[in-house]
Amino acid sequence: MNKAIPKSQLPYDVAKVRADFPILAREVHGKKLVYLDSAASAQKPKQVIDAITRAYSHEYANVHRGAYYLSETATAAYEAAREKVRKFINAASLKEVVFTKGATEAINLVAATWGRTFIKAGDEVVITAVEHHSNIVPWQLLRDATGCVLRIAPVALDGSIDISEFAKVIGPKTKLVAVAHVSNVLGTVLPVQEIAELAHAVGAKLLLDGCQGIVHEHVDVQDLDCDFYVFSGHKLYGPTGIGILWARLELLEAMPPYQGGGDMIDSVTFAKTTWAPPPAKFEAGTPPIVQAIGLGAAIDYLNTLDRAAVAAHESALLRYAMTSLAQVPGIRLIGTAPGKAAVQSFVMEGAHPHDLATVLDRSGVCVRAGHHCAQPLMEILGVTATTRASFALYNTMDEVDALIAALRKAQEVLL
Ligand code: 7TS
Repeated sequence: MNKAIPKSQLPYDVAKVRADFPILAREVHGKKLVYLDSAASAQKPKQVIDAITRAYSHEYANVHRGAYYLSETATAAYEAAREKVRKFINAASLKEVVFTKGATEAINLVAATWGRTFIKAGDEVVITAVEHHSNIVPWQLLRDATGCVLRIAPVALDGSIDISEFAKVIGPKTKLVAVAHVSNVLGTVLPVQEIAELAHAVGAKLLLDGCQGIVHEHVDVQDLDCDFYVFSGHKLYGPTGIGILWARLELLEAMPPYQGGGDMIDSVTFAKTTWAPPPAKFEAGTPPIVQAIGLGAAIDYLNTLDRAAVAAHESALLRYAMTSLAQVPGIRLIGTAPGKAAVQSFVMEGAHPHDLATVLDRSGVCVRAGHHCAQPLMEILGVTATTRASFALYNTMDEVDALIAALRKAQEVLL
């Protein structure tokens, strides 16, 4: 079973948390900002913003190459961020934590290196119907390059993944299973440990796309028993331009480099180049230094909070939002799987999600509308788009009320 964050009995001081996020104090269109699009990108606490300013103001130089104080300081801060990530996901070694520019790059890295080395024509890669395009398209590129077969595990209409249906697409030819930890459209928490058992039983590797999972779930990569775990910093209250590829060391050691350049080599002659060991092998060129430091600060920030209380707060917000939305005439919830995370898609009869989001914006309410980079899932659900409200540790019940009030107002305008 998935290991959810345990329940906390402690009260959660959301007002205190909100005070850490300067942007939440601003208005849009003369209305209080109600930010319900954290699944696309989360807002940043001042602790992260300050860490970025501090890094550029006091500690900035290129890393891994200067024999002078400032470069050593920047290198230490960059590598300290790696250790923060390692600890946060309980990776066994620092060598297993590769900085990328985001989850998308991390998945492409795995497809282009591990995939092109170990996947052959006729081998099967299993994904699910709920995947983000980032966890579909790299495997299609791999299919085009190798002749492997892409198999799709189905999703039930409530958004849940039935493990017995999943088992039907796994077989002796399966070499890789690549699935979301949590769906960005439906909020479904996938049964990743059962999926790990199915994958490993046939000798396949498991990649978890943790973009949404790391935000809402406790992530221990050893406990999850996956082989690759990827996520983006910007959804975890950190900066854009930084992401993580975690992989078991023996996999990283067996994988060829992704890009060639500075920092990823052991030695270079015109005749032959040898690679640095992981993670440097996968970090060619000047890395996103300050972005990594910012991600470290985001992790430090999360570590100051009671994550069990955060999880309880987010589930309370979701329950309240689901109940309130269901009471608005003409609204249909999309994604109601048990145990889901605080992401809620819906459609309003007679209103296009884009029009709806534009009208909600006039009330200061930011929601996402569209296919959410999951067009195949939209097709299965029989919709072209949905409106999605996603909740974070800084959202309040009052903001759910503001969403509902704005929706009722939108109905008057649009219908
Ligand atoms: N995988 C999942 C599950 C995601 O939710 C996203 C981004 C990605 C991969 C890609 O992450 P990136 O940081 O590399 O772009 N999801 C969304 C979303 O739901 N709305 O905007 C981006």
